[in-house]
Amino acid sequence: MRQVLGWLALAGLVVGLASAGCGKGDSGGEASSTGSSAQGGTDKKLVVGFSQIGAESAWRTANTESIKSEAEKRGIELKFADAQQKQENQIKAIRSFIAQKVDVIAFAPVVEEGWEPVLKEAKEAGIPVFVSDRRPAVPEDLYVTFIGSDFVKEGQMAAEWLAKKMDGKAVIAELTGTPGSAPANDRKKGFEEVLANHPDMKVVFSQTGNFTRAEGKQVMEALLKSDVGKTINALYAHNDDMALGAIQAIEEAGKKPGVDIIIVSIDGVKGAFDAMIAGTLNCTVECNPLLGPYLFDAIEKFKKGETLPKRIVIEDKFFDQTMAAQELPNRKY
Ligand code: GYE
Repeated sequence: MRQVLGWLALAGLVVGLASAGCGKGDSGGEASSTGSSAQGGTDKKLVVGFSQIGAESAWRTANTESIKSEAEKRGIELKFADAQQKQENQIKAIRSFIAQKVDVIAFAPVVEEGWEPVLKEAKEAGIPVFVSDRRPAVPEDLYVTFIGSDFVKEGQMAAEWLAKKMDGKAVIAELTGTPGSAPANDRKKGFEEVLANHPDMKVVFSQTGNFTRAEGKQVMEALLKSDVGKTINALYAHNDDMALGAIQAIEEAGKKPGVDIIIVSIDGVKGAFDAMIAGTLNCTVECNPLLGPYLFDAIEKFKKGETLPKRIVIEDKFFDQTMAAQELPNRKY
């Protein structure tokens, strides 16, 4: 019996070392194996700590669900922390993952700045970091890869669609995302780049709605009561949730969203498709939140010793009212 156990332990150690791959500083061979298979093997389960931003939007809910379900499908142990929009909570979560000696840390940075110290701590502990969804402003050697959409391109696509729809003439209100976040910065930038070629398209109002439906509604309500608000004929919202909130406010103010005010937003969630079919939203630029498969593919490849590109871009396209009904059955989020 003793000998059998000995052989099993040795087999487990070999598997453990093989799956530890590069980048892990601590010694293998510890007895903290979390998963032993039903067949009696001692495969060490990969432990991934994921720091999520919060639950501000339908996009985020779909993103969380994708990460959780994909980890489960692959038999990966996921330690999931919801930061409720606070960077300090994310930093705490990352520090706690380091203390727990997880195999991999993944996170979606709520804002761009302020990550360098904690990512250096992870690096010193020998724990590889994977960036999901939003880009942090840190040197590239502090993470393995960044997986997510090109937000500048999304902003450009929104502006190009609007320019075409409105023949290059529009008085635009902009609802921006979380201040300091990569998608808010980049979606604004991409939109403005295209507007620079259209002198008769002007953003006359820009305010944050923090990517939430409730704030999108509030900001639009206040805007419609103001003098500037009475002049707008287009709305650019950095996500669908804010657009959907704004649509409610526009209706309550006695105007026709999608007609009196042409609306383009970003994400491509189901609610946006419903609104396009109802005629209240005009266009949505897709931003794929189903990052779970991409993230865990990258982590598993890295663990096998493969070199990954620093940037893995998810391709997005846009959908407008003419495409909405046909596309709705294909939507997964
Ligand atoms: O567009 C928005 C969410 O970071 C791409 O965050 C993500 C954005 C998404 O709250 O709905």
